[in-house]
Amino acid sequence: MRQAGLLLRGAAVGDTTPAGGIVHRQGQAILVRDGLIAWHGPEREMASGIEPDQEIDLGGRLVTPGLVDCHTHLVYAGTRVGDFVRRLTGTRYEEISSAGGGIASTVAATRSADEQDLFERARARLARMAANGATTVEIKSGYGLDAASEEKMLRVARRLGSTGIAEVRTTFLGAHAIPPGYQGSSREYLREMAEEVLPRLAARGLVDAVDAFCEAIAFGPEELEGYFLAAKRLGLPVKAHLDQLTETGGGGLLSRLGAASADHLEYSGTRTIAELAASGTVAVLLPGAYYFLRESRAPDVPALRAAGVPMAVATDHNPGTSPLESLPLAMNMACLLFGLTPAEALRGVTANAARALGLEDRGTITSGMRADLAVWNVDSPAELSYNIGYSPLYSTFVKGAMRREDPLHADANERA
Ligand code: DI6
Ligand code: FE
Repeated sequence: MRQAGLLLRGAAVGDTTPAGGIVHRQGQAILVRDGLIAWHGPEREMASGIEPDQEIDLGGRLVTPGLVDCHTHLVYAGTRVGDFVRRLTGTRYEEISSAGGGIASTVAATRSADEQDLFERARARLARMAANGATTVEIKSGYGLDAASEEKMLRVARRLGSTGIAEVRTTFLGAHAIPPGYQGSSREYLREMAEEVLPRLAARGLVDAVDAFCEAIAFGPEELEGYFLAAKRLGLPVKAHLDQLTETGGGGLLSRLGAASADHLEYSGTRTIAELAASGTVAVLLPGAYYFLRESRAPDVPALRAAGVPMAVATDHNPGTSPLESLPLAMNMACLLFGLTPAEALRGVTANAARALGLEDRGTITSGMRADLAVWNVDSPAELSYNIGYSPLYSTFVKGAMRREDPLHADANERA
């Protein structure tokens, strides 16, 4: 029987197992058809009837699932270099925020930015993420904080998804900060976001999930309940930035709502971790923000592990606390700063990150899954967590289509 499609041969497959193991097999082939993995296995066991339309010899390179960045704030204007310099001379992130810097300054820049300009800046960031192996990227709103500007951000995010650079999932983050004009009336602000803005944006097909910043400098769990219930009524998955700077006790609410993920968790204690475990909520670890803010309290990874909470790793790319565009660097930081194993780090940017986004069709190299793959100039899966400061990526495949971002870049990364 003739089986058309794209055949990748000479692959070394690097993948993870749910039990925390690593798979590393040489001499593999992967058959891609209609954007899906139709078959994979040892090249010598390939059925004789396979007559692909196209063949690519990967020369023994490592192939992993395409990386999934499940937490980014990729769309914004302006820079926060000034905040960075002030923090280096001792001003804390919270002080900068309450003095009108921080998120508020990015909100002002994003509100006044032209949509095309926002798109082009974000497209360049997305291309650099793809050049570091990302094939699916979640993008949050949250620097608009009014109906028109939140919509502008989400339209840009959707448009980025249509470029084919990577698949984009959008998240409404209306509850990111209390905007100017609403100081002291955060409940009224959240009500408007939940009851007026969110339903309209959801009806326009712009929202895949709903997020909030549950933190002492932003919103408390009691305030967020109505906001999240509005999301649930629309059938949208919920998640939150939780306990990044202080312990908020928001784990109970997220657990009751069956949240898809809880992100950051630096200050989460045993009780919060037990609550997340009970609801099967994914813990998204964001070591870039911890590093960039020079925090000293890391998430309790041994407790998360012991409780069986699935751990994902993401960049949290944003201008204020994590201007990081590389998932492999996030993996390196997750290992060295948070104590993950390289196997956990790889699972964290593949299967567990896909799970955090509710995507069951990707994250492992398995027949029937989307053919989202990353091909690397490295010898072993652990090496993805080892390198610092350059991308060993050879190319990615998004739904079976090969992408080579920038041939110059690819040449620079050829194996010696
Ligand atoms: N937590 C973060 O680390 C970012 N947002 C959030 O809720 C910070 C965003 C910023 O400072 O611009
Ligand atoms: Fe974030």
